[in-house]
Amino acid sequence: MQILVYAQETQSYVEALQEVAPHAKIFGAATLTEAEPHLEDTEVLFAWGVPPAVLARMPRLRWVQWLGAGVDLIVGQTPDDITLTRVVGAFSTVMSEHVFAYLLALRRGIFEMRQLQREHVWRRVIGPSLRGQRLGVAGLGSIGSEVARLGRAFGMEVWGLSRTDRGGEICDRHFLPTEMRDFAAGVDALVLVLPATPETDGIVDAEVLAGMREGSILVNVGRGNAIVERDLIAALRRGRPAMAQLDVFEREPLPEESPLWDLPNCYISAHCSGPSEPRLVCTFAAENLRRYLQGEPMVGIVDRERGY
Ligand code: OXD
Repeated sequence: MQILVYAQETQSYVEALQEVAPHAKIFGAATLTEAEPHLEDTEVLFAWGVPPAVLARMPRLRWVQWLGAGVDLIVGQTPDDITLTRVVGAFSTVMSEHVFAYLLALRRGIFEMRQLQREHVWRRVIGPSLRGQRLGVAGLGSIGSEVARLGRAFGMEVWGLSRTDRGGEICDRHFLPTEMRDFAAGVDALVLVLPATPETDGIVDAEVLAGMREGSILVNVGRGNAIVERDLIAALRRGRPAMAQLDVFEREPLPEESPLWDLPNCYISAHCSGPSEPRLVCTFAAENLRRYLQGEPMVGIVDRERGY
């Protein structure tokens, strides 16, 4: 059996997979040129950032393990007879820590304190506690559920929104995507952990933003398609939401001319809340390979219709 790992850093993947499949031929490639000689005979592809068109040139391909959580770049390009799996669970801890690092920093005034230090100003900054505030988590998969769990640990009331009521049991109140407006209007911190699908396209638009609470914070660690960026820019200028932390954008890298860079109430990170790197993904990938080899059900099989 031949396996190809296509990623920026392949060594750790190759080692972890070789342990599970000692007899397999496993190749690593960081570019298309490096991958080229292996396309024809590869049965299993572990990939992050591979040009999707390449799949059509892999006649023996049976399974693609995408080395990330969101498969929007590849799902439409993967032939139906090829199993597509995504990473589930590996990013929950780091992404929810990212969310709460910002929620705490923004609520407690950490960025302001840092600025005062730069100016040698001794002034007390006293921000509100998260305890008692209401957290809204849109997307209740493994990452959203962990955000919800941490929210509870901080004493927040937790509202959740998802496509079905799956995951709703971890929330004090559950909403469907059609109820986005009421959901967003009722929370102090709105955290988006949504996949990119036609259903989530522009789900946070001018109307939703206009209804957000005074002082509210919007965080997006899912996909940039969920927010109509033009509407968000106008909304942040008006101060509602009061602040936004954006890790994902309509276009990435965020174009240099985007007004988001310079809005004082917008906090930008470069799509790094849950980095697809071997440290986080290797164990998951190796376990799924073990399952594949033993004919056991794999984890993270993508439902083509849902798109994730
Ligand atoms: C992912 C991502 O989908 O990093 O894993 O965005």
